[in-house]
Amino acid sequence: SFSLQHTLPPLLKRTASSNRRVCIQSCFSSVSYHKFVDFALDETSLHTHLLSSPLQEKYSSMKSKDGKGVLNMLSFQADKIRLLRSMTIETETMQVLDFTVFPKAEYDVPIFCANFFSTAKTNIVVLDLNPLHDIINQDDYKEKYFKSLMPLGLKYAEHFPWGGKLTSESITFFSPIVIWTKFTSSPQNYDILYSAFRDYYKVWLELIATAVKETDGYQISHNLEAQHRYLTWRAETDPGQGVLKKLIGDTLAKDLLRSLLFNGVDELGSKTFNDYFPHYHGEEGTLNKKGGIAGKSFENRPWDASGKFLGQ
Ligand code: BLA
Repeated sequence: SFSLQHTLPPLLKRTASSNRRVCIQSCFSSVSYHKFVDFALDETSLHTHLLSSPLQEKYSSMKSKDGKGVLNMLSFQADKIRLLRSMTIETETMQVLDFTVFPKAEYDVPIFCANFFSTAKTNIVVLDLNPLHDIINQDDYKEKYFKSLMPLGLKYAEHFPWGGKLTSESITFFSPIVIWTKFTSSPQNYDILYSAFRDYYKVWLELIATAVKETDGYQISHNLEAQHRYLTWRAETDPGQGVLKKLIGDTLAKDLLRSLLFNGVDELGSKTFNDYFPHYHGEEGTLNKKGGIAGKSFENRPWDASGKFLGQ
């Protein structure tokens, strides 16, 4: 395995740069998320040794059904990282970044989450260190990871207005420093978004770098179940699903969601969506209906400046 590790860095470089080359983005659109991914990979490599994931062979690049769009996927693992994966989508009308890093179950570090959906006019953005455990009721976990980060969250909360009502479960996956926002497309806004992405990612890398490996079996399985619950939530309810299905068809979209983006949902646990979210069913119909806001909440940012939850 020693010699294998030594052959990997060049491979990594080639993957990243060939992905840059297949970019077909029109020269009029104002954002490309490739530099976000490049930054994250470079920055991660300063801290740890990234190994290409076995998933990379199957998921690298894909064209949309109409041949006009391209999806680029990257996946890695590392000492403390079960899976770092990214997907960018570029079509004539939209740019998407879906970048998530899942720590191994021996660490209770938050899950890094960047989901950006952009069109010529508007942007839907979630950038967060998604807490692994309940931060609304579990103060020790909140204190451990988020207390010192509140100034960072406040800095960007000034620039990016709260994105409005969202599916009420989502808030329990978000931290007090979440950037949940919608904004109009402009070079300035993309600059600030890039700056936020870099700040949040650097902070996350510090958290994982300093995290101490858990040895208590009970705590590890607690972390594992929280990871699985998170995967189950996202694989089932991802608001990008509709877009993905349109681009590459139902079968491929489902495979991409379960095998790459939320890899582990079928392996890391046996509980089902209904086990984890027994009250969700009533909302399912309204969630899928355009414009239905039943089951959605939080018109305004539900945390105060100190990170106290203001919702019910
Ligand atoms: C909308 N995306 C949303 C919304 C949220 C998120 C909260 C608002 C609507 C809602 O609450 O359902 C994102 N929700 C998240 C994230 C978590 C969560 C990151 O719970 C994590 C725990 N978005 C993507 C990708 C695409 C995408 C990959 O991440 C496209 C391929 C598109 N998101 C997208 C679109 C909307 C949206 C089109 C608006 C349409 C809608 O509201 O259904």
